[in-house]
Amino acid sequence: MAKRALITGVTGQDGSYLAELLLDQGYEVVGMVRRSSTVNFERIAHIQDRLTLVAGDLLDEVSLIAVLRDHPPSEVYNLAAQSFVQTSWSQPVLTGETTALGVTRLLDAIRTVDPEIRYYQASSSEMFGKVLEVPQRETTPFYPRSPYGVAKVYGHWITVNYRESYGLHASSGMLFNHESPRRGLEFVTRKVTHGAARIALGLDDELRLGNLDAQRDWGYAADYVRAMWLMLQQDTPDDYVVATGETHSVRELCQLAFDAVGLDWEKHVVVDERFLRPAEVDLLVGDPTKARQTLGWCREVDFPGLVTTMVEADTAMIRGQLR
Ligand code: NAP
Ligand code: G4F
Repeated sequence: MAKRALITGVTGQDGSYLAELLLDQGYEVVGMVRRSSTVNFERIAHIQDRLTLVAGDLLDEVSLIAVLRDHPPSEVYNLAAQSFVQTSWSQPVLTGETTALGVTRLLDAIRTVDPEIRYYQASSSEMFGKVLEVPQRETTPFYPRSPYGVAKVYGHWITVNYRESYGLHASSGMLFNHESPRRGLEFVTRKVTHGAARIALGLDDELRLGNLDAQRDWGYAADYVRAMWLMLQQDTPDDYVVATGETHSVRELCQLAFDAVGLDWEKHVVVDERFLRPAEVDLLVGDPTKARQTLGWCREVDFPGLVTTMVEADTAMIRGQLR
């Protein structure tokens, strides 16, 4: 019998890569999607006929219980969230309802329907925020700097609490930034690779950004979803940092992306204070030793390779739209 996995957030960047991985492993994949007046299945269009898509919302526990009862999974990957940090200041309550309390709703639905289900929680390096240790590891204390980071800290601890209170096989992946050609256009990597491609094709002349000094530990999303799956294959649930161990600034990101199209980034990038944040996370760099030693996980794509791939994908996509 094929194992069945439920993915919340299947229409997102990570959901699409995880669905591909699980299908390749022979799983039956159930993807939870929320009701919308327009269909937004672009990231899963190529695998849609191999997925079972079901309606549900992290804001509505009744829908979560129904999904678990109607399509009983052995593994649940909770990737759904309001995931854009900047928006968490303008919509802090929605962010808390989805990204924090949504985790409790799903864990409690699992406890009610079948406590044997294995659970993955998409925690985040944003929990380290104003970092208290460099590099950040599983034992580094949290100091979140945004309503999103605060909500993720709640999601992390309620996962640990349900594991300790009810014996659930619930694991939390503290994933550092991971990117791909499927990344949303609002996140800085994709904004830069898409912007560089548009400028190179003569469609724009400038790219407006916020803090160029921010440093992130950027990896490739398809590498990171492997770590999620590996966590749920362990006998014992646990928490893991997933990162490359390298950090780069937004400035370096710009240089690499514009180099890839043969342009000087300093002639096109303009700092615009609209993109500065009320409180910033200045530096993130993770220590993936535990994930490497326990899960046997390592990344396959490096930062220059990632940026070049994203610029090439954006260039090809925009050329296709122009035809
Ligand atoms: P993403 O592309 O923004 O996808 C978020 C997904 O959540 C979308 O499928 C979205 O559905 C869904 N969603 C939002 N609100 C929902 C609700 N109320 N009920 C059900 N679904 C809802 O995010 P991602 O980059 O793939 O990240 C996946 C997860 O990992 C998120 O929890 C994120 O916070 C976390 N994370 C990401 C990173 C990273 O660098 N990418 C790092 C650490 C942690 P719609 O398509 O309908 O909007
Ligand atoms: O790409 P970002 O918006 O990602 P951020 O805030 O690090 O969050 C992402 O990674 C987290 C993991 O650490 C996830 F949990 C979260 O869901 C999300 O996927 O911004 C990265 C950095 C920030 O310091 C930001 O201030 O880039 C800086 N930045 C500079 N100019 C910009 C811009 N960010 C965006 N989005 N847009 C700009 O114009």
